[in-house]
Amino acid sequence: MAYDADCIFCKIIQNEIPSTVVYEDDVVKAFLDLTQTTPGHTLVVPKTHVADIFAYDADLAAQVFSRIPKIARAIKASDPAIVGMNIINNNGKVASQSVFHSHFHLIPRYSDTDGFG
Ligand code: DGP
Repeated sequence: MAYDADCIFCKIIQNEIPSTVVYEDDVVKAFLDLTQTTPGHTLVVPKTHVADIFAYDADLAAQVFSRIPKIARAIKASDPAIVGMNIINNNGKVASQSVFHSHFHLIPRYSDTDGFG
């Protein structure tokens, strides 16, 4: 498991920085995003330090990607008001990535007037 001592998400994974954990297993940790674009906005993060999608090998991709639907379903099931979800993955500064430990935003959608794009 790669660990980068300068990475804020590595510190969250190791519980060196607190987070509100939504789901965790040996491959990923899912925790609430500080910004809460909509209520329940969650980040799914591989436990091994990998900067962005370009650095995944096929095995890591299969392990991480295969977990996202289950986590998305659990978030949706937690609140009957959730009727949809945006799943966003930014790669590179030009694409608005600000934390360079790969992560997937799961942004619950409550209605077409919930305030997010
Ligand atoms: P991106 O722009 O795609 O790299 O998204 C990074 C997200 O990480 C951003 O929505 C805010 C979130 N974030 C940054 N620092 C922390 C932190 O310390 N804790 C949590 N829970 N989220 C953080």
